[in-house]
Amino acid sequence: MQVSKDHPRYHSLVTREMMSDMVKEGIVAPTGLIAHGRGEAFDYLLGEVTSDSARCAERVAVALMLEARNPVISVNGNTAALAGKEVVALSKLVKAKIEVNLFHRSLERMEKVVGHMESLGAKDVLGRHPDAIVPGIASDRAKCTKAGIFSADVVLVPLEDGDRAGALVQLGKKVIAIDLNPLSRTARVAQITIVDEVARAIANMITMWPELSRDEAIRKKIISDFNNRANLTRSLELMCSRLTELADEGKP
Ligand code: PTJ
Repeated sequence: MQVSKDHPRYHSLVTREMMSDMVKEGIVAPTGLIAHGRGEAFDYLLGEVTSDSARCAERVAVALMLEARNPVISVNGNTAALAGKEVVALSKLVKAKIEVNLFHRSLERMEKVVGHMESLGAKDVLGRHPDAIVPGIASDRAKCTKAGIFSADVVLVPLEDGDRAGALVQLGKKVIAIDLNPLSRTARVAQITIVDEVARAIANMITMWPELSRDEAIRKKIISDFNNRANLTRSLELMCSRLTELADEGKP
């Protein structure tokens, strides 16, 4: 479908078309479109820009990945479609492995998502041959690799479901979630929660890398100063105040 550049929701409409094409290609799961719609609604409340609290969590996330022994970025269909390029660039900067991990897992989809990441320049993508299980998860998301998620100390999990995020925390990992919904179980169970759109969040993280990669003292300080609960509250307060402002505009 041709979308006019003058349309006020141009970017959103183009992204929706791309996501729908990615469903046809088998990269995004059909229910991934529903998850995308939910994300759009929360992003609307944030004004579709990165908030100060999200930027703060993004900085801590980069610092944590740089300090990690074995950082891994977990990629599902939506993340591959929306932010595949950004994931590849960030993984190279922070020396993180990329592991594809799917909720709606099939050999065919796994092949397609891994192939998509490789076509964007990712090397040694993990996930095709799982040889470990994250305990306590009922879905196929439990399947992972020993070299990747299973032995990781820090795992970045964009657009996650709460069960696996919780199970990874139980396994002793530091979990960084990217989730536009500050109320989700994932957002509440992760140690670092970035309430921002996935492509925007990872693009920001890339710009933060030069400063943080040079300064170990800053990395350690922002990690130890960070309070995820307080930061999540700031995201909720921002959404509430935007709603109040909009409601006030309509008052006589
Ligand atoms: O590719 P698969 O098979 O692994 O399936 C992936 C989906 C996304 C379908 C699966 O993980 C799923 O159902 O996720 P949920 O439980 O719907 O959670 C997705 C969360 O991500 C929700 O809280 C959304 O608000 C949030 N979200 C959606 N789009 C974005 C987002 N967060 C950041 N950026 C987005 N673009």
